[in-house]
Amino acid sequence: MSKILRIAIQKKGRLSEKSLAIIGQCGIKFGSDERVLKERATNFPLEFLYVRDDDIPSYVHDGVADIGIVGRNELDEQGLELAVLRDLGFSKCRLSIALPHDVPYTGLTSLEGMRIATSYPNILRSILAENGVKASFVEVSGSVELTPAVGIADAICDLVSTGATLAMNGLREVEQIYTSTAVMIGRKTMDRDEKRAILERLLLRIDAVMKAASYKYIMFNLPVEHIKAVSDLIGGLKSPTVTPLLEEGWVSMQSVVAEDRFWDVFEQLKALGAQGILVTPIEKMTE
Ligand code: PRT
Ligand code: ZN
Repeated sequence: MSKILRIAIQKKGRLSEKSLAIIGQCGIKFGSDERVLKERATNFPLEFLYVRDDDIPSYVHDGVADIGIVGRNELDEQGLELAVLRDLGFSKCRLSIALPHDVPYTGLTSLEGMRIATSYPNILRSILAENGVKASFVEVSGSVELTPAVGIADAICDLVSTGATLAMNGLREVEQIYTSTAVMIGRKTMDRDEKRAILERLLLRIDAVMKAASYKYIMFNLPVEHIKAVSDLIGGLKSPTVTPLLEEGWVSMQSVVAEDRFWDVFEQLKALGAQGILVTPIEKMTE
C-alpha cells in the first residue's frame, strides 16, 4: 500500500475553517458536504482526521495522526514533546489575567493568594512560578468568565481575542501572559519517518501559500529619473521589472512588496511621482 500522511484537524470550532482553507490553497482537493470523521484527499496522499482540538497533540504524539493543526496554547498546556513544524499565524489570541473592575492590580504580585479560574493551569503555573507568585487554581473547562461573578474565583486567566467576552462579564484585562497562534505540529522523530517525503511536499506548498499571503504584487508608472530610487526602495524578488512606456521619460515598474511595508512603500512611491499604482494579491510564491 502506498504511504499516506494523516493530518488531525479540529472538527468544529475556531480552527477548523482556516485549517482546511490553507490545505485547500495548497491545491489539495477533498471535501464531502457533510463533515465526515475521516476522509482522503483525491489528488495528494493525505488523510484527514476530524477531531476535538484537545485530542490533537496526543493523537500526533501517539502516532494516530502524523501531523496536526492546533493552537499553540493547547500544545504548551499539554506539554507533550512535539515539534512545531510551522507557525500558521491564524487564530491569534492571548492568554490574559482578568479581574473584576473593583479589584486593584499593580502587577502579577497582586494575584498573591487569589483563587484564579482557568482552563490553562500549566501555562499559568509556570508564569506565576517565574514571578514568584503563589495562588490557588480553580480548573474549569469552559465559561471561565462567569466564575468571579458566582463567587468561585477572584480572578481569571483565559484566552482573549477581541475582549468582548470579558467586557460583557464585567471583567478587565490586566495582564497578557502568553500569546498563541495556530501551529502545525508533528512528532520529533519524524525526520527518519518514511512519510517525511510527503510531509516535505506539503510543507513546500504551505510555505508558498504563506509567503504569498504576506506579499502584494505592485505595478505603477514612473518617471525614468526615479528608477534607481524606487528600485532601492522596493527591491523585489531579484530586482523590479522595468518596461518602457510609449510616452518618453516614463517606465512601467512591477515588483513584490511585503505586506507589512506596503503603506510605507505606497506613500514613498507617490512622493516619487508614481502614477496608476495597481496592487494585487499573490496566490503562490517562492523565491
Ligand atoms: O470542541 P473543541 O474542543 O474542538 O473546541 P474548543 O471549544 O476547545 O476550542 P475553540 O474552537 O473555541 O478554540 C480553538 C482554538 O482557537 C483555541 O485553542 C485557541 O488557540 C484559538 N482561539 C483564538 C480561541 C480564541 N481565539 C478565543 N477567543 N479560543 C477560544 N477563545 C474564547 C475564549 O476562551 C473566550 O471564552 O473566546 C472567548 C473570548 O473571545 P473574545 O473575542 O470575546 O475576546
Ligand atoms: Zn477543545
